[in-house]
Amino acid sequence: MKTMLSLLATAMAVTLALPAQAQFAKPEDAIKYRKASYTVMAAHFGRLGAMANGRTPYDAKVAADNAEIVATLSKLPWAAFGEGTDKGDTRAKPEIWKESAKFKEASDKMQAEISKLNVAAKAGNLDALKAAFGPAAASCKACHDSFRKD
Ligand code: ASC
Repeated sequence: MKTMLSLLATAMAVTLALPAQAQFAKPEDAIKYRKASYTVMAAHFGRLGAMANGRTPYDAKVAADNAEIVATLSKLPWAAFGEGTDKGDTRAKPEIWKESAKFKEASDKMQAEISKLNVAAKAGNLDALKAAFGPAAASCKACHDSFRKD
């Protein structure tokens, strides 16, 4: 796990340093990448939700590990919304590119809430996790409501 996270951190540093267009050979690669990052994020976010909502027993270590993964992944999709990635196998709405400042604001908000969730998960108590989970989930939903076709 440590090795994987450090590899992921390296990949992230590289990813964040490159201009968006340089990262993907084809628009469909970018679409695939951002969908994959959301899919993995949702799996780990869901494990936190299960604990926050009492569907699975609370385990502080599992919560902290999952929150760390979600926090890392929350930084990844945004570079994959470059030019030409509005068409194809995607539910992304045109508003992402037409109202890019609003999209940026929503993505910043989500990252901020996930970052708070990560801090809360590391506090090691269920109440802190519960308090941070709702606003984090709301920030995911807000973006879906405005920028994703369902
Ligand atoms: C999840 C998940 C999302 C968000 C969102 C919150 O678990 O996969 O996309 O929460 O549904 O409303």
